[in-house]
This record gives sequence, structure tokens and C-alpha cells, in this order.
Amino acid sequence: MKDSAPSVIYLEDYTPPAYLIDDVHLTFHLHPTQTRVISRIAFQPNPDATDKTFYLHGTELNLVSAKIDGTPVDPTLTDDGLTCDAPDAPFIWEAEVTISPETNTALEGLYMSGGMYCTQCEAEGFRKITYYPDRPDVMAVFTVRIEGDYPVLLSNGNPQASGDGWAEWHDPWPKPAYLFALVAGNLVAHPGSFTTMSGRKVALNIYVRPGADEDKCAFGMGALQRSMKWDEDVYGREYDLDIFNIVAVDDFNMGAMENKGLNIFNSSCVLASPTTSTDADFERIEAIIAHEYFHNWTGNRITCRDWFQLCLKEGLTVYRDQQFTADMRSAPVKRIDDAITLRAAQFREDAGPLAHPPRPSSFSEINNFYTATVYEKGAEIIGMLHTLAGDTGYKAALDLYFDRHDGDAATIEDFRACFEQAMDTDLTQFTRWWTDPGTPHVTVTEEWNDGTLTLHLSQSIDALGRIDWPARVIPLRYALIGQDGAEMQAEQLLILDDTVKTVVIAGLPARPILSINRGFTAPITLSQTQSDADRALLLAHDSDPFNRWDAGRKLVSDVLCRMVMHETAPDTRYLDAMRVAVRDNDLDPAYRAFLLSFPSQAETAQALHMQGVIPDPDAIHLAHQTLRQALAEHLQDHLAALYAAMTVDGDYSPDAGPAGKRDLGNAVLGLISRLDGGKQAAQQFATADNMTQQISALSALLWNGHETTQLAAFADQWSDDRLVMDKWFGLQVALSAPEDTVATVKALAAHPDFNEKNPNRFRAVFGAFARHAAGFHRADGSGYALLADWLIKLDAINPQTTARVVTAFDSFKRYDAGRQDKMKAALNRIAATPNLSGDTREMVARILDTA
Ligand code: B3K
Ligand code: ZN
Repeated sequence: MKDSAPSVIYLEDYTPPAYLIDDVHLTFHLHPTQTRVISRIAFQPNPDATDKTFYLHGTELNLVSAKIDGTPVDPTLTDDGLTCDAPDAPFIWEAEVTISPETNTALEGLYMSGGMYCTQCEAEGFRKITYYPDRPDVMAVFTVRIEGDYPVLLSNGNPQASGDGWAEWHDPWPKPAYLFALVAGNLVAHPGSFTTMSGRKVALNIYVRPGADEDKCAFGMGALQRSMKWDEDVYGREYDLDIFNIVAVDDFNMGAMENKGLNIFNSSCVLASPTTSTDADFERIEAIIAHEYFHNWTGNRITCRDWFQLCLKEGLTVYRDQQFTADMRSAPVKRIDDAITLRAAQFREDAGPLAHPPRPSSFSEINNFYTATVYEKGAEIIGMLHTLAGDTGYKAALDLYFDRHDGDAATIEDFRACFEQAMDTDLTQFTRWWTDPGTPHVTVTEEWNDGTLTLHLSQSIDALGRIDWPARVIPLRYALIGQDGAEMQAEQLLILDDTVKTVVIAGLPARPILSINRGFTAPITLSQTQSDADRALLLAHDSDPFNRWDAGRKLVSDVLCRMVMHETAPDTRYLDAMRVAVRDNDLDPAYRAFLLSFPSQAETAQALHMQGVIPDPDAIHLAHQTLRQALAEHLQDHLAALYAAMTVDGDYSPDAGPAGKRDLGNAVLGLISRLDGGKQAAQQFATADNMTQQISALSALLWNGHETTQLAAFADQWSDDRLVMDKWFGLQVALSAPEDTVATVKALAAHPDFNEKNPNRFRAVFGAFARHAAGFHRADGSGYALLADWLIKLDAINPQTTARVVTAFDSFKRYDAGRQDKMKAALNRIAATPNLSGDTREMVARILDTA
């Protein structure tokens, strides 16, 4: 409620800024605890403003002096900023503040990591650097001077001048403060270059600390060059500065940040080498580099008017990076991968207390809205627009968006208007995808009558059938498959834009099988009256690779649910189908590896919950183990040959082809290890010459309890490599037996190399713990108590990471009364912590529904 929660900000309360800025000059005198920041800002009144108050954001700053047009002023300071009498005419604001980067463990604003200075300003970190209108609709040209005794001094834009112990940078592109960045330290550059489509040569650099990291930059540089070329080829977007720098930082709250011309990356998201990175790491690194680069247009050149519009830049940029990966690798495999992520993370979010629309209408801490809903569902919305507009319409709409809004701080409505013009249609109804939470549920029933198939479709807001009104616009690609596996009717696009719809298809020679929501055209859940035999046929023959995989996914999910609910034996129809699919050499190995994978135990819990069953984490764990064992035994005769066929000879390459073979080979190794006492895995571990093979072998050993010597050998080999050691920490938690998980986490948190101040290490242990459903949800509540203890400790150090990990408790209502009480007790204990951060307080209140 608005009145009782004054810190809540509402979209409907948006007002334009009182003052706009022409340009900004910043001077930094770097010092670990006494950095002086001197600002000189040219303000002018905004003619569109309704509130004329001169207000500057500022947190944890020590104001030394302030002047307006050269005259000292005495502003009124609050915890969040300052106000001051200011002329209703252009004026110059000058201020000096001091800040303490060394003690900034929240990793927001200017902070230190491993002896270097770096920044993180999105969303509201700039206000920890100096007093400023820290909102995305105030865009300005920045000139920055850095003084400090470091070999490398970087900021946004182009280098302007430099000398001994100082450097000046000028960024000609107006930007909001959240895109500001500064880096200083003893760094070395891995250089590269790119010539743009109009022939301009751009210098590229990846900066790392001298030493081992220097050998881990080549792949990232190639990924950057591929991204720059792809954005020119596919979206016509050219880079716009003389230089593009990336810096790798060890202590970072998330993956990476798209600061203009100076991207800052979590080291784990840019550094790659065959011996230290897995195939999955290579793919993820390529995608993140692309994502941050693509923000240069979708985020930086066109930014967001306010933080409610976050999914305008994030959803669109995720969609673009998904397209890029699909083009670089396998499009069907990428689509399956994205659907797995969406279902696991976003559907879960939508089904619990943290559900929110992609464009929320209120928030108290915006950092808590960098969510799967804003990112991944935001991307799905763009994908649906692409489907509705077609390739030509999509291109026309995006061209219009770039032309019309270059240099703007835009809104979802601005973006929508470009599609409305390009498609010549009204998208008011479609807008609900952005403004409403929830995963729509579509039910399809079929009637077959003498050559005519009638489809009855209906939509509701959830599987309970509650009517969602006005109806969403749900694009569904579908085709009809014959009993022989061939398409009886080619693919069509059906648009379900009412609560119910009937589709009649006459003149069919025999009853077909419906393949609907092909390619996962819409992010919905689906109920279909489909027999296991029909699903098995689709699994064997559907011409749409996504639905072919999904038929298998539904089959395995149902088998697991039945095993949990009725303690049934593993279903032989599923096992037989796998025996056929896994040996089908026409199928991409990566695709076959996906077919062999199970939904996570958390997803099985969610599937049971959707059927009104209280999930029992131990029974789910047992069902997963039993089915895996049955699969190993059922495929036993073929495993050795399949494993051998997936051998990759020659030098390591992270490309999709060899990576897919390793993926399937290692899925098979996991099954073999259930039967051979770990012999094959031990051999692979001993001979592995790349991290994928080494860690997959270690995982197979851990899964099956044969690991001890290899775990120690791995730690010995990699003790100096913090990114590999993160894997070592995480793996032991993820693959522990549920009854040992709490003890494993406690032991690892007491390890001399555990450091809660490093978000990567904290997440390696506690993120893996939160994802280990059966280990975390111990009936005695020990898992909940342990996580709460550590979150209380971490909150005082790093609120952002605490608020993210606390979402582990978001599913508490679906569990039995005993577990619910223990989870609530843990949450209440966190909530009662003195001086709890606003970030964590908001999340706990939303989970407990006391917000
Ligand atoms: N825009 C940043 C995320 C910032 C998160 C702030 N808490 C990275 C990205 O999405 O590209
Ligand atoms: Zn992004």
C-alpha cells in the first residue's frame, strides 16, 4: 500500500527531471580510502518539468564543498541526496566529495577488487560516486580525468590525453550515469581490432591482471569481433567509438556490465582456455560478450526512460544474443536450452510469491528486478512479436525503432508503436504480456470425426482454469503429423487471442497427431489430451526439433511424477524410446544429450505442485536416481559403443560440433559410471586434456560415490586458479548425497579458500546448495537454518548477492507444513536482523507476502 510503504516507487508517479545536463566533467584523485571526486556539471532547467526542485542523488558520500556558478552553497543533505536553491536558468554546479573504495564491499559504485579500482553503476550506483541526478532519462556528455599512480587508467568513450599518473577520456555520446565506468590498476591488454562496415578501424582490448589470465583472452576477443560483425550484418548496427575496452574483474555481483565503450566483466564471463573452461563456459562467455556488446545500441544509444522499462533493453538484448548464438551454433539446440532456462527459472518465478510483470508497476529496490521475468520472459515477448510480424515486419519495426529513438530514453510504448506502424496493426491487447504477471495456460482438446479434426483451445491464467481477461495474444505454430511420422498438413500459425477458440480441419485421410506450440512460439504451459503412444511417435518423428525434444521431456516428467506419486516402476515405453533416440545418428549429438537429460528435481517438484500434490524432496530424489539407474541398465548394451563414437580427436575446439559430441559422450559416461564402478570415468579423468572432459569425469565419479582421490588431485592441480576452484567448490555441493549436503556445505564454508566477500565463491557454494533440492529441503530444517545464518552474515557485506540467494526460499508454500514452518522461521530470523539491507528486506517481505 502506497501510504504505509513510502520507499516504494510507482510507475504512475513518473515525472520528467527538473533539470537536464549539457555536459559533465569529473576528476578523480584515486586513493583507497579517500578518493576525491570533483564534479563540474552544466545544468539547465527542463521546460517539460512539473516539479522544479533541484535534487541530486547521493549515498554514503562525504561532501567537501559545493558551488553554483562559482559561489559556495550550503545544500540540505539527506541520507539519499541533497536539495539546494538553484537558478531557473542554466548554471554550473561544482562539488567535491570523498569516498572510500577499499571498504566498499557491496561492489556498487567505485570499489576495489584485487588491488584495482573499478565501478558498477547500474542501476543506482553512480550516486555512491558523486551527487548527481542518477536516473536514466538524464543523459549527458562526460569528460573524465583520472589521477592515480597506475599503469592503466580507463573510462568511457575515446582517450583524449594522458601523461605520467593521469589520463583524460571523452565520451561524445550522451549517456545516463548508470553507464559511467572507471577502471585503474596494474593491467595488461590483449589487443585486437575491428574494421566497421563503413571502414573505420576500432581498437579492441581485453584488460586482465598480468600473469596467467593473459592466456585466457583470445576466445573473448574473437567472440567480440564476431558480435560486432553479426550486429552489422543482421541489424545494420555499427560501432560508434574509436575504441572498445573490456576489463575482467574478480569481485563482481553479476555477469557483466555494458558501460559505454568500457564493458566490465566478471572474470568468469570473459576468461577462457581449453584446460580451465568447459564447453558450456565457452558458449556462455561468447553469449555474454555478445549481449554486452549488443547493448551498445539496445540500451546505450537508446536507453530506458525509467527503471520500470528495464525489459525494454534487457528483453530485446537477450533476444538478440539468443539469435546470435543460434546463428553461431545450432538453432534447435539453442531454442531447447533457452526453453529449459525459462521453464526452470521464469515459470518458477511466475508461479510463486515473487511473480511480477516484465514491466513492473512498482518497486522498492530496482536491483531486485534483474530477474528471469525481465530478462528471459522479456526476450520471449520480442520473439512473439517477431513471429507475429514475420521477418520483414520485424526488421522494419526495429529499423524504425533505431531511426526514431536514437539518443532517446524510451518506453515500452515507444517500442510498441514502432511495431504497430510496421505491422499496421493495434497491439493494445498484446501489451498485457509486458504489464501482467503469470504464465498463461492453454488447454487443447481434440475431436476426431470422419475426416475432420476439431481443436478446442482455451486459455487461462494458470492450470486451475481461472479466466484471464482480456485474453492474451498467443501465437502458436502447429502442424499435423501422420501415424507414419510424416507431416499431413504443413505448419501454420494459429493466433489464440480470445479465451476460447475452435479450429476445424476437414478432409483428413486419417486421424493425425497434433504438434502445437512448435519451436516454443509462446512462453505458456500446455495441457493436451495426448496418449503416451502419440508422444512416443512425436518423440520419434516430429519434424519440429523443439517439439520432438519436448515430447520426450513431457514423457520423462510424467514418468517421474508417477513414480513419486504411486511408487511405480520406471516406464519401459520411455526407456525404449530413449534406446531408439540415442542411437539415431541423424540426430545432432548435442540434441541427443538433451534427450537424455532430466528436468531438475525442483522442476519435478513444480510439476507435482501444479497437479495439486505436495512435493516430497526425498521421494523426488529417489525417483530421479531410480530412473537414471533404470536408463543406464536399459541402454547398457549400447553405452560403450556410443561413448567410443563420441570421441573427439585432434586439438580442442569449443565449436558446436565437437562440443556436442563431448556432451553426449559425457551424458553416456554418467550412465556407464552407474554400472562399472567408475572405471571409465577414472580413465577419462586421468587422460583428459581439457576441462570439459576432466570435470565431466569428476562429476560422474562424484555422482556415483567413487571420487575421493580425483577430488584431491583436482584441487592440487588447480589450487592457483580461482575460477576452476569455484567449480571444485560448487561440484561437491551439487553432487553430494542429500543426507550429506549440509555437512558438505559447512565444511566447504570453513575451507581456507572460501571467501564470502567474493560473490563467485559464495555463489559456488551457497547457490549450488540452494539448487540442491533434496539437500536444501532436509525435513529437519538444517538446510534452511544454515542458509539463513550465512545470508544474515553476507547481508552486512553484500546486500545484492544476499537478496538474490534468498530467493531459494520462494517456493516455501508448496511444501508440507513442517518444512513451511521451518522455512518461515528462517525467513523471519533474516527479517529480524538489525540493520538488514533494503534489498534483502524487500525480498523477504515479498516471499512472506508481508510487503
Ligand atoms: N545491465 C547489466 C546488469 C546490471 C545489474 C544491476 N544490478 C548487465 C546486463 O544485463 O547486460
Ligand atoms: Zn543486459
